[in-house]
Amino acid sequence: MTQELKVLEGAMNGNGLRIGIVCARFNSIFVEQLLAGAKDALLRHGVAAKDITVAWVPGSFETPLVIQRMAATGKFDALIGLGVVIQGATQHAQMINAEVSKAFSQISLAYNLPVVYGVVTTENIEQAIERSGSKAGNRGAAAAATAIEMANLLRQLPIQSRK
Ligand code: INI
Repeated sequence: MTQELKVLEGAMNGNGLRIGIVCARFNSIFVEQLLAGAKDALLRHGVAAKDITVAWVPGSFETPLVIQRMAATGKFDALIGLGVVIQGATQHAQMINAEVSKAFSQISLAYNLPVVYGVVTTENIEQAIERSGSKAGNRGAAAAATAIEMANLLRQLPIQSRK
């Protein structure tokens, strides 16, 4: 006897979704491309332009605070952080990556909101080019798709006391 399972999956339909994007200006030549990819993906999946809010911060390290403030407004269905961290001679890049990824995860869990990690971490400029709209796709567009899917999945799991 076959039994039907309840399977939940977020639709790729951006209708009515309110999305916040926080962009790091450091390495902005690449981040602009990530933002262009994200905007294009959101609009093509039906998110209205008026429902997309973009904030710019100096570097990836500053993205979590603004993501957190956006989350606290209660006015977004998903948030995306975009940045490009290129490894240098020091440990600076690793430190930024570790802090930012941990912070995104903490904000996401604290606010019950998708916070999508669209920070590209690369060893060199060539890899950054590849991930911001060429050989390896556009990580901004991929982050936008994740935001839409997760926002729609969570709409099927409203927060309520146990019934
Ligand atoms: N910020 C980035 O977004 N990418 C980098 O590659 C980077 N590196 O390598 O230094 C970077 N540094 C700046 C950092 O995010 C902060 O803006 C700065 O430390 C001030 O807090």
